[in-house]
Amino acid sequence: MARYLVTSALPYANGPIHFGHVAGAYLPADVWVRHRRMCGDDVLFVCGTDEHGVAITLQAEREGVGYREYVDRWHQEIGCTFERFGIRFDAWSGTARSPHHVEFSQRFFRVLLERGFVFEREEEQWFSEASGRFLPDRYLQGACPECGHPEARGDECPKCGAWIEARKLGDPISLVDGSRPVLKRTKHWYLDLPKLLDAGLRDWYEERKAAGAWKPNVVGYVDAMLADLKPRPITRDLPWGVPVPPELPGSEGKVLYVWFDAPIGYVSITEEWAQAQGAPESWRDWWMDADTRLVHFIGKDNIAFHVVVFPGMLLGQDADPTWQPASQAPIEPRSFVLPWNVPANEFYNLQGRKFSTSQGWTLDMDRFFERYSVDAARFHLVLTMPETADSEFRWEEFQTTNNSLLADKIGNFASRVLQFARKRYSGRVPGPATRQPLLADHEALRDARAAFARVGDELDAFRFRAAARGLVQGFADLNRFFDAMEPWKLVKSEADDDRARCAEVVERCLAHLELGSRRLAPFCPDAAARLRAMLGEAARPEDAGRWGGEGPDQPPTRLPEGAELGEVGILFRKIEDAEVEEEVRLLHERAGELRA
Ligand code: B3M
Ligand code: ZN
Repeated sequence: MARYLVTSALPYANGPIHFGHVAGAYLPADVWVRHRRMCGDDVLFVCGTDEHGVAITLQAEREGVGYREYVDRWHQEIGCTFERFGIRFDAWSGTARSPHHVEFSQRFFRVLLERGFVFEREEEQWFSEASGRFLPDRYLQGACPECGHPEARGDECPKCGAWIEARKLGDPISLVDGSRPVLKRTKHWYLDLPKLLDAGLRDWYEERKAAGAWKPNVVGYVDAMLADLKPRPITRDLPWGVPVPPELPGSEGKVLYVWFDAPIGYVSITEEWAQAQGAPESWRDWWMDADTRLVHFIGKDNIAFHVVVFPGMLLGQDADPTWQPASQAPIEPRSFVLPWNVPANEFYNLQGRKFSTSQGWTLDMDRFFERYSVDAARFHLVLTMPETADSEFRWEEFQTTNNSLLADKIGNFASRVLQFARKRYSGRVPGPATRQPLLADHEALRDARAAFARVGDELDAFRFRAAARGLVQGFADLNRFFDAMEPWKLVKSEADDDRARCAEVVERCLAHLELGSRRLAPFCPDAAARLRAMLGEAARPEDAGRWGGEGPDQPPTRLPEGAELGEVGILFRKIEDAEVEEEVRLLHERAGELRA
């Protein structure tokens, strides 16, 4: 048994979560957590909304809404979306709502400053005399110093993608008041990443790399980044965020950069959860126990922060006495764990284009979940997850997954076996007609168990698509067994042996169906629960959350003879061609209307 602290990237409280986000950072984490729990591991799954930063202040100001009210609304809305997808965090909060987030963030900052990992620097920054404030990157628009594009933002150019130093922007205007800003000197604090690199960050990264932890997309990105690592500014001039520790001269009006405080949210949200459990100090067991395996699920645009910046911040706290619980004063100060893995995904698109809520190129959640099942959505997203390259949702492929895989392979096996048992054995598990089993373990059953075992192995290695394929393969093998045995012929045979054999075939099918329901559970928790209800007494409730060790050489144990099966229902409804055509038409129509 191991202990896993699993996080999903904190979504900005600045807009809806769409299928692309879900496929990238939330669903894989949820599936993985469910699997680890079934394997008996101790898991804490943490998430919350990222509620600071310029994107949020800008948008709230545009809408004329207070910052707090603005992030509250999105926090609520995003939480509902996760619920719809069956994504269940143990701890769910936000960086502007977790009670000790400010304290924790400032503590991280102070320790880094004291140890020389944060330094201050005076620099010139754009200042609006009209509003009497400094303007952070995104509040500025001007000409791109690289390509000359006149509508570049202060941080990047939408045309050529250049990463821009705001000071170099040509002819800038302030997006808040339309004025022409002037350059003025001010102080900011920088995180000394090169220094953290030498203080242990590089050793840790290389060690995990040698252990084969990092996915190729992570290694490619981080190797390049480490080759040219620079200090990064971690403070901003904004009226909303975690204030720079107020005892520092020049801190007025300045907050910590959102990417500094956001990952600390993982820690402060864990602490909030620990409080709610009535064991306030227990957050340390998750963050400071050397045996904890910390896993961050993220999208590729967050790699730098989770594999370099945040680990650096954690490492910089090493055994600092201010992190000790006051109540247990003179114990050995502990250190934070560093990530055990960061399974970053690429991007997930929609029918050949990027998801875009503002352009209507998205899936309407209300409409989707009124018509299609969460299980089908989850399974399809896992099967097409952007694991090693960008991938996309296509309505036609969703239909194929639902109809040909879920309904025809999984649903079909369940229904034919359960219907057969209902009709021929009055809905009970048939018993062995003779003392000796007549049926040697069949190769199709061995294949099915091997495929099911692969599901777990692939999940262990964060290969979600292969895991989902293993599940389907297992059910395909079970269908093959049923077909090869032809129980519908055996049951009508005059020979006693044939009928005894039929009973065994059905019992083996039911036992393997029960195994299949457990393999299905991390992907399609609702369908798995319904399947277990259909199995009735053939699926013991105490086994529902147990992965079990059935493999090619370990057949499931014999089911109790006479156990009563439940009502047979439909696991997966088929999706008609006309439905898919209508969805694609609607998508284009909505996007077209918004463009017009
Ligand atoms: N909010 C960016 C994003 O949603 C950011 C992640 C924070 S994780 C600490 O992509
Ligand atoms: Zn440009």
